[in-house]
Amino acid sequence: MRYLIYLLPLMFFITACGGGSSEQEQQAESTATEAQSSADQSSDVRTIEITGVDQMKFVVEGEAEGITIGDPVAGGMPLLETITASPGEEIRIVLTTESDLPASAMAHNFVLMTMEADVQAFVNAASKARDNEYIPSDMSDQIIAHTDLAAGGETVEVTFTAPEETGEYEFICSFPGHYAAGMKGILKVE
Ligand SMILES: [Cu+2]
Repeated sequence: MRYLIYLLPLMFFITACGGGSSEQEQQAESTATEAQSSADQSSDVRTIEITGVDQMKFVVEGEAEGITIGDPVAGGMPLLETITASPGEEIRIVLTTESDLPASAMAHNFVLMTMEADVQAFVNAASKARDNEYIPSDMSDQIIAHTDLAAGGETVEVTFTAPEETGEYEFICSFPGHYAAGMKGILKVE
């Protein structure tokens, strides 16, 4: 029985050690979680939410930093006129189409053109590229980034890096007729 007296403190010691190490593990875990969430935050790129409406315009909720807006178009939502970006800035465009029309009649995309692009020629070719979501496959050199088509109720997005070269880059919707109707804006890199 006597050896138990020596064993008890030893068992206590082991248990205490065990508790201590699991606490350390917990600390390590929470540090890892913090590292994870800060990694998520740093990958949080600037996001611009745009709505495509039946009036064939890009509209936004309202005034916001880094964009300029025009007159109200639909439901009080103003036209998106320009997006201002720094060279090399990462930007995510989230485009939602608001429409009750079928996809064949009304859908939108966001296509950012290069500075040298011949936008009118691109739009003409796009109108014949229905099978490729109105993106002419032989003119990809004129595009910096583009979303898929979004029909009514759908949301599409694209993340891109703003060009290093400062200047004005046109963004458009390449669904037939929409560019001519004014579904366009300017990405101003400065
Ligand atoms: Cu459109």
